Amino acid sequence: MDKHIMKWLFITTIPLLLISLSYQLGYIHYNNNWKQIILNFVPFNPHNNKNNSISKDIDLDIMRPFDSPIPATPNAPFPISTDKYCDIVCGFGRGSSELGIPTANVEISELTTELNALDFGVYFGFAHLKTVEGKETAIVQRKDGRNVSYNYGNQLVVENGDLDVIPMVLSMGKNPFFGNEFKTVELHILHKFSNNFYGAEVKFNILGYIRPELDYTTAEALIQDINTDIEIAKKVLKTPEYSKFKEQIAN
Ligand code: ADP
Ligand code: RBF
Ligand code: MG
Repeated sequence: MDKHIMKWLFITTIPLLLISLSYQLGYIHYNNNWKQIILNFVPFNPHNNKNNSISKDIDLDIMRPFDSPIPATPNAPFPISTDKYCDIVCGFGRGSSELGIPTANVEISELTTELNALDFGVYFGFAHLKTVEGKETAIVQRKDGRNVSYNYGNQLVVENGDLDVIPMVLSMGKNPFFGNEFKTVELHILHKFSNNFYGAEVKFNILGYIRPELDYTTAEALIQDINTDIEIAKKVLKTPEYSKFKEQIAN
């Protein structure tokens, strides 16, 4: 065969083979973005610390290529905790209506600098709700002008465990799937509540990082990844090394 054709065949097929191999090995994910693909290969990415990892104890088929290994005990900078109870505010209401996964949005100006400085992404930890006493139910406007009713947590029930310290997954970022222009910090608390609790307060700690914030082509893919985040968080937070951090926010 002609030398030039051989050369060009070689130049074009090798990158294609590499891309397909990366896909097979799981380095490229159908929802992934280029930043994350590159981060997977960067040895000094702080989230790629593979020492002291308990990820091997988590079913491997639930860990995704872009997940960080989770250490056996919270590693620096975690645990990071709020320094007080923070207000739960309304967002666009899409968590429940479009994803079926409600998230309690926290007023970010009440968070510590350390907490606000964390990378955009998905984290896990514990949350502790508190009812605000002596407040009447109020109508508040969402950013898009729709009304929402704040009950300040007066429907939370001690007997249902609503006021216990509860495992949660947390998303920090601009929700690229919805194209938000500002950052939100949102907690999906792993508990079945009978009512919403807008205006209540929440104290929480962050004990580990799961993955970066990603963009998605479909809501189903985002929901599937959030469900995997939940499974990971549940498994890790059950271990004694993590569950002992419930105490940190008990009062
Ligand atoms: P928004 O955009 O206003 O935050 P969501 O659809 O995310 O709207 O719903 C959030 C509200 O749902 C929370 O503020 C809270 O009152 C309620 N809620 C009910 N169950 C949960 C839960 N398990 N975790 C977090 N919030 C919940
Ligand atoms: N939104 C995204 O656009 N990308 C994400 O990767 C993403 N991950 C999330 C992970 C968890 C555990 C939760 C609770 C939410 C996540 N969201 C993500 C946020 C979701 O878009 C948000 O909750 C809705 O927009 C409702 O506010
Ligand atoms: Mg929300």
